[in-house]
Amino acid sequence: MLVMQDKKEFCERLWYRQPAGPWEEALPIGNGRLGGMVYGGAAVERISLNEDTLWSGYPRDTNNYDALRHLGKVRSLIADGGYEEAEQLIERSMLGRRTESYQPLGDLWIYQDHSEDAVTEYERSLDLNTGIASVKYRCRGAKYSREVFVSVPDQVMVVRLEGEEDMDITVRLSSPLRHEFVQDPNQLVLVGRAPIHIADNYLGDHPQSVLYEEGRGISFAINAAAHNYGGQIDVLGDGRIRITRTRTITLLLGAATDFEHYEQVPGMGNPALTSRAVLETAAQQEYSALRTAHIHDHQELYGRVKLWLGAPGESASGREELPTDERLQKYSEGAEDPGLEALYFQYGRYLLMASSRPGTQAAHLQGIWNPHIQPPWNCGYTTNINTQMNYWPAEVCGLSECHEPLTDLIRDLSITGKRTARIHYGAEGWVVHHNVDIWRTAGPSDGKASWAMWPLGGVWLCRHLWEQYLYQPNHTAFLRDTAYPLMKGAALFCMDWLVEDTQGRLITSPSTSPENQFITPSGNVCSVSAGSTMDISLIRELFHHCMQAARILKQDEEWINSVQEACDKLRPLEIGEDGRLMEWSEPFPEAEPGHRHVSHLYGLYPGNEIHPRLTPDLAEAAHKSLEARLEHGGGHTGWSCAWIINLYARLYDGDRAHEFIRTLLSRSTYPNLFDAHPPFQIDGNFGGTAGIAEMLLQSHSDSIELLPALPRVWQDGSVKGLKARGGFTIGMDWIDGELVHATIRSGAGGGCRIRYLGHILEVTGQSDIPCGEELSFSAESGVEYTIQIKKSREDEV
Ligand code: FUC
Repeated sequence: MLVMQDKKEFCERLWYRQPAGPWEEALPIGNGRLGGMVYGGAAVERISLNEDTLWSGYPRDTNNYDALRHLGKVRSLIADGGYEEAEQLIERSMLGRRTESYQPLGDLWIYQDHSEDAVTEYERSLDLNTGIASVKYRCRGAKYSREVFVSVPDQVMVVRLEGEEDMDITVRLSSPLRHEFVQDPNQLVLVGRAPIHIADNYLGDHPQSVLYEEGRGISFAINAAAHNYGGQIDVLGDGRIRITRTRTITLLLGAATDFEHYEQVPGMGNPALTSRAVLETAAQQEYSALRTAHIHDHQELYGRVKLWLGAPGESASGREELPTDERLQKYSEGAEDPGLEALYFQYGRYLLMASSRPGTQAAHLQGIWNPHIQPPWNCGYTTNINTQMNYWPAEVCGLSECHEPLTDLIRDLSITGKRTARIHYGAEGWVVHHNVDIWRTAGPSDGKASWAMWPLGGVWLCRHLWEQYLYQPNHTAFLRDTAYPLMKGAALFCMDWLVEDTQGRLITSPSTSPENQFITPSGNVCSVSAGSTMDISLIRELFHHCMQAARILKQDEEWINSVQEACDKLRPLEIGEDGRLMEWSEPFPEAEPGHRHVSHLYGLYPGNEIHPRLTPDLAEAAHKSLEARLEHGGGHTGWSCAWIINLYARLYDGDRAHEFIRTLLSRSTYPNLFDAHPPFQIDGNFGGTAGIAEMLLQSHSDSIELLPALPRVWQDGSVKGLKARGGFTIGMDWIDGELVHATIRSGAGGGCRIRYLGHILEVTGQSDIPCGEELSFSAESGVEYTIQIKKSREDEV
């Protein structure tokens, strides 16, 4: 039996022989709220800072009170085939306003009298297992080291410097936003205010792209103080502290904003006081205590999952001798490196922990890390794939707690989205369109109908509520008090939004297939029609989840009957004459056959309405659609490539899934392993991590499937701690591409069905459980069962 390799071979470290050049080489740290990008220069250390509530804007109503006037006309145009005219009318009259932008906080600079030329034995690293970024080097023979982390328990960034010789250090704060320094004898205090509006940068130039207004906008503060130092300190009034002749020093940095709530006009709080109080509490502890508390908190979550994919003979530790950037380069040139793939997997888990913790804002397009005042796509929440992809790994990878900020976001959106549903569509329930910001904007943005006219964002988000319950089925209170009421609200909107087509089927109108366009019968490129496959798949899924939840909770019998009736009338999935799954309700040719979105394949992943074993015809059609997209260049952005990994995993095609892991890492990954859309967009990291998990374990159908899409290159491997729906924790070891044994621990008790395709399984020491191709037994909560492979089906014949 393969035993887990020693810790080093898990390769849970990114490391480099030189400091970061561009931002995309710096190493991310964070506690969900406060983020840092550590550059690691010996003479000049720069840590770019972010705070997750620092956004442009203020609460305002972006709904379009005129939209409803045009809904009837748009629907009748669509019914008559007037797609182009409907699209124009939507763009002219039914859209709202664009969302605001996530803002950079500033930078912490540490200057040391160490000329880069005199630096030897330099190394900087990020240890995923401790959540600590480190820098080590010698300068004129003497050793120096630096550690940086952001603590959840203490809510501060901690920087520790140590040297064999005395150090003279200058610490400085700066911010790209308007700011000033507040005089304070003991610490640096920078206070500022965010702009009230940022023009986004995807619709061309704006002569006034950054707009400040006196007395309006979110205020922020950064406080920094030195602690545990030996020499002398001077706090200079211009945002600098000078510490001379010390061999150790701990710097503490805190930050806060006066953002309280999406509806509350900022300006009530005093962020400098908040931040100072946090800093002073942390300063009562020694460095070692802060560090221990941080590591303890970090490992509690991070340590739940272990993955080893390296093949014997070419151990992962061999590869670890290479710095991560060189390793990535070699990989891009074709080298096999399963250890790097495992590192990428764990990095995705690390990034989710660092950007989304209970009580913080949900992870947006860049998690929490952003240096731009005018960031790409506003650094917002794009709900037509990107926000959801961020949370794909949350449950399966043992990080349920990190899912909580998304639930908070959904809860807020159910309130703002209720107004939007009524104002825009005269509908019950709540609705969310494709772009959301900290102000919980639920209405459509302005711009193109192909992206803006998509009122299904809330419905997709609801999948994440149901999933949380599936993975933790003993959380009935969560289902009753949180998930179900929110899901029901989204379903109420759908019930009102659906219309009948001429065949009596229920469809959506207007409808788009996110961001994709088709060629109309008159030869024009257009995005608006009725009943796109994704719309209907999402609604069908939500209806099913509502019906299941209501039955579990024994609620709403009558309403559920009406949902069932509507569900039965929904347009079914359809296969076109070309054998592909249809994307729209008409067999329109695609305007861009290699489009990055594969929305019509939602039912295959992340949905579960299409399954190669249970619905083989649909799976075959989905497969054809996927191949056709790829033949035309699909999967060309980081996130799109990550989605494809998951889709092939669901098609049981491990080798093809692995091909796209290779593409994701070789083509769409920066030296710090951040995903490149390009530019940096974090969804690909999370989608990639989820994809690797999906290749090893699936639990979306009638059973838990072990190693459903193992690629040939992962001949030997071991994983511990993956989660399956039903509340199970799974461990597996495999050799020569064959599972040798698995463990299953039940967290909630109840029925357990497992299969390992083509093999007969048995539960060790449980003779009352008959062995079989699909092992089915009632699991006891807290008990770990060991599964052995009795024989493969071929052996039996
Ligand atoms: C969607 C995608 C883009 C990008 C943006 C943030 O609009 O189509 O590729 O990821 O979100």
